[in-house]
Amino acid sequence: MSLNEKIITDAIITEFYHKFRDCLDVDVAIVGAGPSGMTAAYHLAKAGRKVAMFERKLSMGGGMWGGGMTWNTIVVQEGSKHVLEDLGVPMKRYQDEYFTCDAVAATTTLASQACLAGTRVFNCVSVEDVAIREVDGEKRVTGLVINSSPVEMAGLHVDPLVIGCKYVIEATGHDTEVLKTLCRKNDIKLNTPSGSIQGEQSMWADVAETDTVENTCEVFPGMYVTGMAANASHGSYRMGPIFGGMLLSGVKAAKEINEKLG
Ligand code: 48F
Repeated sequence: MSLNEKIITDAIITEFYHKFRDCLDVDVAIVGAGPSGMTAAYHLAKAGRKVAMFERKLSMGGGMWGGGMTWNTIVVQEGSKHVLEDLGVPMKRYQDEYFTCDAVAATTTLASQACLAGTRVFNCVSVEDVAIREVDGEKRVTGLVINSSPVEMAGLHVDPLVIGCKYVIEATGHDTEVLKTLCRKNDIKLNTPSGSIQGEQSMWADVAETDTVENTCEVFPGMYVTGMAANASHGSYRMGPIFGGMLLSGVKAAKEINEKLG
């Protein structure tokens, strides 16, 4: 068989077109393919939900690849190790209730399992805004405004496209980028203690880890916050390279959204 570049191009255009078109309306649209976003994606897709995940960078994984300061081992606690272990990531007890695992194995496994469970991933796509509507007398997030990351990086004035969803998961990490945009552009009150984004505090792993799960919530109708975005929006602490809270946050968001979707 001699290879024909036009058939290769046609295959890509056709397949991507169908994937993208099928994602014009999804159950859950996830912004950010870090550990909390990937975990939520895996559990929602496994439950049969239609999930699209948008990641600015070329690769999924967010802040999980590099362990601590590029020493690519991560730590998880006893109570959360099942999330990775159930996917086949080997865990090693370090001491008491601490476990270690290879950061690359954890990241690639989570990414792979999220995809294989049915999540449609759009990498190299940046979410620049949300779509908002009044539903039953209250404002609600009803979609994502997306653009190509290279367009964003080049600062080109190119208009975005929009996809619709029943729920957004804001999993953009420390910057809570999409939630910030939502607050900047709309006169709204969030489901946080102050009603607005409270900002992240310094390192306090013990409190931060519990808070990450506690703060995972529907922060605005139609929008959940997970992972570091949950803590940053609620004014809690950072935790560094311990990932149990991130994983459990993704599991919690998936469970709650799944229940709400009925
Ligand atoms: O930061 P990130 O890994 O989020 P996370 O799930 O996990 C935090 C930990 O990695 C670590 C930590 C603790 O253990 O503190 O930092 O909360 O991943 C966030 C992902 O979102 C992407 C970004 O490239 C990263 O991969 N992202 C951020 N803003 C956008 C975005 C955006 N506007 N559009 C698309 N992707």
